[in-house]
Amino acid sequence: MGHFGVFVRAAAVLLVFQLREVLCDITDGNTEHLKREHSLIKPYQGVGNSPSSQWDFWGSTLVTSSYVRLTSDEKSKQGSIWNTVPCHLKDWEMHVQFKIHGSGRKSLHGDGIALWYTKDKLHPGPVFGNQDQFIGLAVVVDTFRNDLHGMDRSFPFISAMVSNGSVNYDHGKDGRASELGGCSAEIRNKDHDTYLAIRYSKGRLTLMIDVEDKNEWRECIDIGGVRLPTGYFFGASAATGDLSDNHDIISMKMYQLMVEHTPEEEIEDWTKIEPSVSLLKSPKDNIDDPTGNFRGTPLTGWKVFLLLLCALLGIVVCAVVGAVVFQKRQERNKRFY
Ligand SMILES: [Ca+2]
Repeated sequence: MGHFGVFVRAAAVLLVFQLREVLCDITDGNTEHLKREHSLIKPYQGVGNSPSSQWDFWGSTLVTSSYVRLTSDEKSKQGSIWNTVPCHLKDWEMHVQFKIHGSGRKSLHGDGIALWYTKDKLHPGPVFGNQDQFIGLAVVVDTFRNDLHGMDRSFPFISAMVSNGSVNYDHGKDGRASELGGCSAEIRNKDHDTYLAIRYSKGRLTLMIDVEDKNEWRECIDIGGVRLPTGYFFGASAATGDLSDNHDIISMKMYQLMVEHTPEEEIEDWTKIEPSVSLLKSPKDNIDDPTGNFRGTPLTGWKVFLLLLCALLGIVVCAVVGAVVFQKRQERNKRFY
């Protein structure tokens, strides 16, 4: 083999090694980046009972070995569970496995679950068992239609809200005035578990749901221009009124996303950021961010990279084969002349 052949072979070996590294990154994504200090996982050992516990609960919340019941299917209950460790990750993804079920038929059930990433924790109030005028992010799984004028959407309805403490959640209007977006989803009384994922990365808030037992994420909300600080607390709360449901959290799994930031972003004190949303950003800023690792749909950016790498590898393999064939022909030619 000539110099060219050796070079091509070396390049191919190098590429195979790089490819293997990329593949490892994808398969390890979900388990290696799980942050146990922010995750609530069966059988919830020590939750609320021991001084070393990383979760605290309040109200009607009942912790069993297989679920955390925020409210039972009874009137006028409120309960919550909170991570006591502030989250200092800049880019994260929270996967929530939950179950809302009860004996109420048609629309005779309520009120729903709210998931929180807020400055304060364990602060009971009228918004699904948590305080109004909260500071941070709320994701609401609203199972009861309060606003009879808003018939253009079906319930349960999932929505998100970001507040710096100056905005009220209007329960009578199902929070419509303050929501950033949302989607309808049939999540009640399913035979299988239902999932919701909240991703916050590079100023982008994405909500995905998996409620059809197909192990596939469906996008619910995806907006840019969202500013959330580090150092807040994750929590979940639920409430019942005249109508009720069992509101169960099976697990909350927190994943760190590996994302590079600009030097300016690295210098900034992220604990000082005030929660806000700039809806005036250009559509260009709302293009898909190639990060994150939602269950079942691994890193789209990496996929593209992999595809390119495979294409490159294909070209190199062709070149090697070509070179070998060329050399063989040369040798044969030598024999003939
Ligand atoms: Ca409602």
